[in-house]
Amino acid sequence: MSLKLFDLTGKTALITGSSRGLGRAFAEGLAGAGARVILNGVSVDRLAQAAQEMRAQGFDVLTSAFDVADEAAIKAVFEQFDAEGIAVDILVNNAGIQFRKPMLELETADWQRVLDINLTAAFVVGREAAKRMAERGRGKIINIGSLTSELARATVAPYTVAKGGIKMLTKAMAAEWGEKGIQSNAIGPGYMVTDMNEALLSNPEFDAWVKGRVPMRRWGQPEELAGTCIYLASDASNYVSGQIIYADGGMISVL
Ligand code: GCO
Repeated sequence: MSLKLFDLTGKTALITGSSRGLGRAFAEGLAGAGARVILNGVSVDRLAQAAQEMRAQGFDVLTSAFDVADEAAIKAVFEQFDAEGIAVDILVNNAGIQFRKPMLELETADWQRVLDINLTAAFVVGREAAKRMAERGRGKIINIGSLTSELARATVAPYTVAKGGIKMLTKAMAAEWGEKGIQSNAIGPGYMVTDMNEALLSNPEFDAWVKGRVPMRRWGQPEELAGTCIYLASDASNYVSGQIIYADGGMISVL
C-alpha cells in the first residue's frame, strides 16, 4: 500500500526548463514513477534530443517548446493541450536563469528579465495550469526555489529576490487553490552540479566555500532531487501544501 502512494501512473506532468539540468532530472524522476512527462524549453532541437534519450529509457514523453516569459505562447500551449485532451496533473515550475552582477552595476533590464523568467513565469504558467486543475478538483504544483529563497548571497540579487518570491508565491497558491484540490509546494535545491553553476564549480575558492558550508561536504547531484519531486507530485503529499522542502545537504540549517 505505502509504495502505491508514490505511483504516478496515469498522471501527466509538465516540467518547464526540462531539456537539461534540474528540470531534466525532475522529468526523469517523475517518468520513472510512472508519469507521462511533457518536456519544455525554447530549443526544439534540444527538446527533441532529450525526448529521444528519455524514450530510449522506455519513458512516455511529449515535448512543448515555448518561452516561459511569453504569456501569449503559454496561453496558446494550454489551449492546445485542451484541444488534444492533455490534462496537466502536475506542474513543475523549474525554468530559471542566473545573472551574477553586483547591484551597483546591474542594468534594470537584466534585473527585470531574471524576475520575468524566475518568478512571474511561475505565476503565469501556474495560473493557466490551475484553471484546468480546479475544474478537475485536483492538481500538484511544484515551484523550484533555492537557498536564496531564505538567504542572500552578494552578486545574485535578482535571482535571490525572485526565489524569495517563489517561496511566498507557493504559499499564496496554497492559500487560494487549496479549496480547489490543488496542493502547491516548493523544492529548495542546494548547490547542485549543473551547467548554470559551472562558473562556481570551476572556481576553487567557491568550491571550497560550498564544501565547507555544507554539512555533507559536497555539491548535490540533480538526480538527488528526484525523490522530493516524486513525493510532492504524488498522493503521498495530499495533505501537504505551502511548504518548501530543502534538498541541500543540510546547508540552510547550519551557520
Ligand atoms: C549562486 C548559485 C545559487 C545556486 C542555488 C542555491 O550563484 O549562488 O547559482 O543560486 O544555484 O540557487 O540554492
